[in-house]
Amino acid sequence: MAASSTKKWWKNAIIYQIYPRSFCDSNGDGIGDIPGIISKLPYLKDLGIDAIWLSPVYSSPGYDNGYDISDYKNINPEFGTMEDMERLISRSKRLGIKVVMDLVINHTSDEHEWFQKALAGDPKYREYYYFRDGKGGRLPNNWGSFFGGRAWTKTDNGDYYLHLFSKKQPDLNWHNPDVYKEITDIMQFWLDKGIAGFRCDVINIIYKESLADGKRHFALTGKEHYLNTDGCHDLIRRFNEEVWSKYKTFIVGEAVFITPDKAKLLSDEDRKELDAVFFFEHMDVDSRGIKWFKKKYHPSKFIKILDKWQETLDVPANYLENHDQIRSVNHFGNTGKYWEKSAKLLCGLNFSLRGVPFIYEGEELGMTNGDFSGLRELRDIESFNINQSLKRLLLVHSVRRRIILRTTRDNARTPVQWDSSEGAGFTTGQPWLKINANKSYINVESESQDENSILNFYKKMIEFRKNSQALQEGSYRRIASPSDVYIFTRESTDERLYIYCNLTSINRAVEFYGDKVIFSNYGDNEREDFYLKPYEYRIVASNI
Ligand code: TEU
Ligand code: CA
Repeated sequence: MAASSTKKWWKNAIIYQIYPRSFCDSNGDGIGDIPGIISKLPYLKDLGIDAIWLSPVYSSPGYDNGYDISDYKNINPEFGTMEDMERLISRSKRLGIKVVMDLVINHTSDEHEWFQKALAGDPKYREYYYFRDGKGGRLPNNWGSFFGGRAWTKTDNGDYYLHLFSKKQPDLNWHNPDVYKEITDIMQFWLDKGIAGFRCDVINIIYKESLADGKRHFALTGKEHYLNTDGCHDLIRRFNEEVWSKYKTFIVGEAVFITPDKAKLLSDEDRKELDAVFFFEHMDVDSRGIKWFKKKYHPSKFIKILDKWQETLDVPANYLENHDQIRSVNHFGNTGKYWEKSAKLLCGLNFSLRGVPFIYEGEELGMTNGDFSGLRELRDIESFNINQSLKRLLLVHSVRRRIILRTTRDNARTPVQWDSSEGAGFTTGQPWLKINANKSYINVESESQDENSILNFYKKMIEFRKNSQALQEGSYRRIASPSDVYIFTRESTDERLYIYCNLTSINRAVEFYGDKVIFSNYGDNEREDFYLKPYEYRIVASNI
C-alpha cells in the first residue's frame, strides 16, 4: 500500500540505547567494544527492538567517554576499527535492525586536529572555536559550565576558550560557515555508510547568540544567550533540508532545559527540523534545579509531567533512563520488595505512552544503580568536577560522597550483566567500572530461563506493542484517578485500551473501566478487581 511504504520507519519503532563501553567486551581489556555488540545482535533481535542508538564510538581521548570527539571519521581503537563498524551496520541490517549514531557537535575534544591547529595559531582554525581575551584579569564572561565551575579555560597564549562542558570539550563556533561544511560533510559520510539517523547531543545549545554576561543563575549562568536561539533553529532546518531529507533518517535531538512549547518548535513535523526531542522534566522531578540537590520524589508530579508532554508533542521520545541518569527502578520504582514489580510497571508505562519508546541497556533486566563504596570507584568526569565544586562550597567528604554516589552518571554505566560469573559475562578481564554484586541474580542468563522474569516481561510487552494499533498509533487521554495512579486510554479506530499504572508501593482503590484485562504484571490469580496492588500495571481492553 502506498501509504505504508511512504510511512516513516521510525514511527512504530522501539529503540535500544547502547553505551558501548559498558555493553560487551570481546577481547578481555575490560572495555566494551563493537565486536562485542555484534556478538549480541541475536539477543537484541530476540528482544524485539527495531533500532539501536549507539553512544559515541568515534576517535576520542575518552575524558567524557566519547562525548569528546577527536576524529569524527574514525573509530576509537578501544572500540574496534572502521571495518568492525561497517560489519555492525551490515549485520544489523541483515537482522532488520537500524543503527542510529550519536552526534556531538556542540563541541569537539581539545585533542581534535582543529583545536590543536587553533592553539598553534592557525587563523582558519581559531575561527572554529571561541577564543577571547580576558577582561582586565577576569574571564571573558560569567558563564558557568554544565559540569560545574566556569566555562572558560586559559590557553598558553594567555587568552581563553569557551567550553560549556569540561575543559577537554571546547565549543564549536557555529557562526562560522566552515564549521557547517565540516559537520554536514561528516553527517553525509556516516549516512552514506548506511546508518539510519542521529541522536544529536545537546542540540538546542549549539548556536550562541552573543557572548555577553548572563543573568546570574544558580545552575547555569549565561544560558539565555544560547538556549533555543533562532540561529539554532536555522541550522537545524538547513541540516534537515540539505542533508537529512536526502536519506530516510530518524533524528532525535537531546534538548536541555527544554519546555514543551520550545520542544514543539524543534520537532513539529511541518517545521521540518527534528523528528523527536528528548526532554528532561520528568528526570528532574526530584531535583532542586540542579540534579545534585535532591528532593523527595512524588509520583503525582511525575505523572503530571508525563501527561503534559503527552498532550503537547506530536512524537514524544519516551525514556526512563539513559547513560546520564540513575537507573529507573532507583528513580521511580522500588529496589527492595517491589523491585521486580516496579521494573515491570515502568516497562509497561514506557511502552504504553504515545511516541517513540527508548530503552537503555540493562533496563530490560531491571538493573539497579552501581553499588559503589566510595568516590574512588567512580570514573565520570562530571562527578570529579562536581566534587571539586562541592569542595569549594566547603562540604565535608562524607556529605560530598553521599550527594555524588546517589546521583553520579556511573550508576547507569556499570557493565551489562550477562551472567553471574565474576566478569558478569561482560569481560574476562578487569572491568573499567565496578560490576554490581547483584549480577548474581540480575543477569541475562538467569532471566532468560525464568518465564516470569523482567527480561521476559519486556519481550512480551514489546511483542504486545508491536501488535497493537492503539499503543503504536492511537490517541492518548488521561483519566481522572488518585493523583499518584496514572490511568489513561490509548485508542485507535477499533480498539480502546485502558492503561493502569499504580506508581506507589501500596494498594490503591481506583475505578475500573473496560471489559477485560489483557495484560498485567500480576498473575491472573494474584490480581484484585477492586484495587490496584503495589506497582501494578494492567491493560484493559474495551470494545468500541
Ligand atoms: O548530555 C548533556 C547534558 O546536559 C548532561 O551533561 C546533563 O546535564 C547531565 O548529564 C546531567 O547530569 C550530553 C551527553 O548525554 C552527556 O553524556 C555528555 O557528557 C554531554 O552531553 C556533553 O557532550
Ligand atoms: Ca574490549
